[in-house]
Amino acid sequence: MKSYAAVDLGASSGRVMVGRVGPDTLELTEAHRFPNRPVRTPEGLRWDILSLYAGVLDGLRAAGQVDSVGIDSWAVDYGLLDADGALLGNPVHYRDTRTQGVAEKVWATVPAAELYAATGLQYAPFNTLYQLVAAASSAQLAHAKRLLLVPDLLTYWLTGEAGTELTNASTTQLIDPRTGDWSYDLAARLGIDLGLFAPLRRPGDPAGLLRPGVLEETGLTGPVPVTAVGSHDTASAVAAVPAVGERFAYICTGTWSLAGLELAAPVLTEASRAANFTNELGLDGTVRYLRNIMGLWLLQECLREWGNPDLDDLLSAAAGVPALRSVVDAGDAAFLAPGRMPSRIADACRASGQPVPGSPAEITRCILDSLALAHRRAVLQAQELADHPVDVVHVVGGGARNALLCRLTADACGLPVVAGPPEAAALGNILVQARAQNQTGDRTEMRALLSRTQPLTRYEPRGTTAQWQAAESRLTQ
Ligand code: ADP
Ligand code: LRH
Repeated sequence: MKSYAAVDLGASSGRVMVGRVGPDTLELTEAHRFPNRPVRTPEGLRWDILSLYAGVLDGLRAAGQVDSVGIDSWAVDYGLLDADGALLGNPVHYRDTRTQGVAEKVWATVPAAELYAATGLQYAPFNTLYQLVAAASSAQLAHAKRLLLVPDLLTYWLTGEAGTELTNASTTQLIDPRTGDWSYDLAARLGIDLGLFAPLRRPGDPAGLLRPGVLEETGLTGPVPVTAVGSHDTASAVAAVPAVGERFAYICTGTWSLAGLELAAPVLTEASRAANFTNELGLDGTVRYLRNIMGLWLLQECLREWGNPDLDDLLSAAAGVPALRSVVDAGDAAFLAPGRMPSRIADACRASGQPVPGSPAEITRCILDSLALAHRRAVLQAQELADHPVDVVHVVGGGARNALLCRLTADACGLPVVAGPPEAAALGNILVQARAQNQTGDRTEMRALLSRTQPLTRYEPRGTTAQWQAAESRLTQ
């Protein structure tokens, strides 16, 4: 048996999980969970990176002695280091408004179709490429000698070694998904200095040893290696989808819903670009072909506005609200920014001539119906665009704990949903560390271990999908 610490930073919370792995064992325990609270400063929305780092150290202390540590987090965001290796300011949050209107400027130099052909990345205003163009004339970027994506920054603080892990690098929109290397030509045309990035490393590569200062603070005894994992949380989550065979779709549900397929090669067609599917990189050269859907962010923001009522009570009340009375487009980037979420949802229903949900239960039902509908759209379109049919939808991440959402997703897709594990990102993180220590084999073997050891819930689809089709046409009208 070996033990691994997975640091998994989501947009809503960070956690340090301990995984115990043996030939037929995969046990997960939570050592420490801490809130991730972005801060609105006079300059804009920022991640509180020091409090996250403190959470990581507290978590490692609580985890106790482990055989290795791995870090994953949300994608696209980064910290800049000066010539002394010191952090220049707090990393900018991807929901910050600095990228508004930037894409149009970029497309004037590199048309959107060319960008897609080169990188396979969906348009999202927060892709690192747009963030770097937005920051082009900032004093901070002028002084920067190094750019580290968030998990790489924390790894650097733990070990003193700088690298750029590939699965997360693939979300920058500066990587060619066919080669797994930088898009040198694209970066040159946009004046982006790729020299800022540290050398690429891949999941399973060594990422240094915990520094003596870290050992002292956490009470661990060295040497403790840090292993590069799928440092994009979604890459780690997809690695832990407990699928058997290849005919599966997945939905990683947390703050976001990331819905799609695991493929052997990217889909770079014009139809795929028009449908805004992304080709991010996964383990072992795989492609995560998926769409970003606003996810439980819609509910998180409403809960915040309502003073955080009990979630179980709210979900029971929402289950009693009639289905599909009103739906919103849960893929719409209009819901990206924080604030006033209940009224923004009500406004969207009013504008599309649907009944306006009023009570928290009605708004919650509207959100869950809308998410299930967006899940359906993504699962159907991904199969068609990639010519890759599926028989089952795996729901992993925090939303796998939401039985109503899983049931609605099964109904909407007309396919069985297998829900779990809810801490997929941490498990994928741990399994890659275990693989680096030769405890597991390939992806199929990792998935087989997951499906043998993790509690999963199956939801069979009920009825026909006619009412979902009708809701879809209401939305497109
Ligand atoms: P992230 O990693 O993006 O921060 P998570 O994967 O931790 O997100 O998922 C968080 C979401 O999971 C919450 O916003 C909540 O909607 C949902 N969730 C967590 N626990 C439960 C639960 N017990 N019942 C229903 N939903 C839950
Ligand atoms: C989910 C996630 C997602 C990205 C978003 C920025 O946590 O990593 O895959 O698109 O955050």
